[in-house]
Amino acid sequence: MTAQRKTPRAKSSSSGETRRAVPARRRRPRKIGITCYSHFGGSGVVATELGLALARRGFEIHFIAHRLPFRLREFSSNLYFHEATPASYPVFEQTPYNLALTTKMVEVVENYSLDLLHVHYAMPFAASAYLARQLLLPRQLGVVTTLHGTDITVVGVEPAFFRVTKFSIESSDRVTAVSRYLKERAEESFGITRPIDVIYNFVDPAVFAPRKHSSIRLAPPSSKVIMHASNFRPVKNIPAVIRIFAEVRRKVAAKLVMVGDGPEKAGAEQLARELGVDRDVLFLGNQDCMEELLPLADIFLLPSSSESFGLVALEAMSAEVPVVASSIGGLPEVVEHGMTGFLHDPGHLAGFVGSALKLLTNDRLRRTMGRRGRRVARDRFGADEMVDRYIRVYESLR
Ligand code: GMT
Repeated sequence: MTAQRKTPRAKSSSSGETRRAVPARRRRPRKIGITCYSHFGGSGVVATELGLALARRGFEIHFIAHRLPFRLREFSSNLYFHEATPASYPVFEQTPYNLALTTKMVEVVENYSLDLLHVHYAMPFAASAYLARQLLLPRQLGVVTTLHGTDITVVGVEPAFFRVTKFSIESSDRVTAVSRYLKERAEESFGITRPIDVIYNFVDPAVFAPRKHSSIRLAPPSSKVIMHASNFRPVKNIPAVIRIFAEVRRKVAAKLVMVGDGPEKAGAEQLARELGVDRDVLFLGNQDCMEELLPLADIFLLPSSSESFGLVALEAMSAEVPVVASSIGGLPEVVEHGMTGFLHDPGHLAGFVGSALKLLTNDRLRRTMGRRGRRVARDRFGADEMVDRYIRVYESLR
């Protein structure tokens, strides 16, 4: 902890002898503030699922965010939501959300006697938590930062943010990263030497599971279903998804189901029209029932140019759907090439097409890989173990 500690006073024993006082230990952290992005995206999902799991284990959880995280669909009496809303004012060219968030953090820590803040995504949440802690001195407040992805690989290394991102990471009490790849990128790009723990993202196999019966019909029974889900940002390589599908569809009757929304969506719709496949592509937009959609896919496609983990690939595996993804970033730590799916260089579209065709034309291979994926999701990325590991991180701050 970098917060100031009270100096322990010497105590007198019953024999009159003065003993050196043992520094007062802080209580086990039980009250935790969690800050994350609430819109669709993996970091918000991980933060929400972690908060829900902790609440089920008896922790008091306070989400402090711009709005209710989209996966926060379960009620728990020890789970609270605090909205950090910046006031608008004509002088502001940009609303200073970080400051409103910091103020809300301070208020919630004081009103509910929180032990620590756990922020998901360094930018700008770790900086807000640092400032909140300074404002609260001499109260002790732990700060745990989880690095998720482009906070390290893209936006955090921008000259406009580099120094503050590095400082915020270095001044957190504990730092975790969602893959080995991301930990190494943080160390290399920011010259960070402090320990960073890898705690993988996790999935609940009871929620993301194969479904024998579904009322949802995405394609006629004679067509295969290829699925992609993301926030449609440039790193997701959306045009590649459409191009791969157009090639696959020449050989196999198939529908492409695109879930999500973002800046690349309009271009993707246009490209689908240009390639003459638009009638076979369903753009569903944002959906918050991925556990119902993913099991309907025959394969899941993720040709990203940058991906620190790829939570949705893990969710697909858990639902017994083989993944065809890029061989970059943290994806090889999640998807095993030739075992639970196939991995290719994001620029090698022919590789993606070949693997997709291999899976779509061989039911046995597809089922075998799907089942193996579910086993891996359950055994290596189970929620219980990862939640235990986060709790150990919290307890190390005492
Ligand atoms: O980093 C981002 O751009 C957004 C973030 C998100 O909120 O979805 O995604 C990152 O965190 C996810 C959860 O840990 C990971 O599964 C994603 O791989 C990662 N995205 C990237 O690295 C591009």
